[in-house]
Amino acid sequence: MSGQTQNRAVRVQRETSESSIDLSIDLDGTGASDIETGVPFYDHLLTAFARHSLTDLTVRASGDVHIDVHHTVEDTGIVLGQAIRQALGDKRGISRYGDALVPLDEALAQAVVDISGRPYLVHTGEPAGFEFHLIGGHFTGSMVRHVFEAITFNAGLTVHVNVLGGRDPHHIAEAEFKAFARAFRQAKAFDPLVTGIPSTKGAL
Ligand SMILES: [Mn+2]
Repeated sequence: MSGQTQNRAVRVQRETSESSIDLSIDLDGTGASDIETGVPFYDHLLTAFARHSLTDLTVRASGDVHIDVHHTVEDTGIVLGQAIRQALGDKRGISRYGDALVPLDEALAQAVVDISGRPYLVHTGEPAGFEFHLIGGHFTGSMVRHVFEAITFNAGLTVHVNVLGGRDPHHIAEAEFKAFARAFRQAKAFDPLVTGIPSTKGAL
């Protein structure tokens, strides 16, 4: 694209006593993904994120899922956020803002992304009890917000996600990730009309 000079592909590895993550991302990909976290429903969500944000994403994550999937899911979100921040570089020439409204059958989710450099998450609208629901046998609904927190805080994004409707927990979670993906796709895209860093401060 016009004005693009940097390569927005990075690899981040993170090892703790609870998990081991090896993640590669290319913000200018085609949406190709190869994801193994040991948590199949999370693989499904990350695959949807890659596909609908046109981000190439490879993840190998292993962790103490015999205790609970929480550590591995959260830590993968942290590393994904770190990788996004690194890959965005100085944010020269990008649109910066994106928004999307995405249905999955009866579920409807809205997401707005600002590649602001300031971590902030506003997450609303999941139906009562969603956080306690097990999806795919291991993934609690509570982890959807927790993953958005991990990505947002580590990538330095302002993200609003609002669930406008939905009944099936799988549909709701997937609609949220797809809406986030579509909004992020717009925000990270190079805009040929943007010169320099899209902020009156001169930095993001
Ligand atoms: Mn946690």
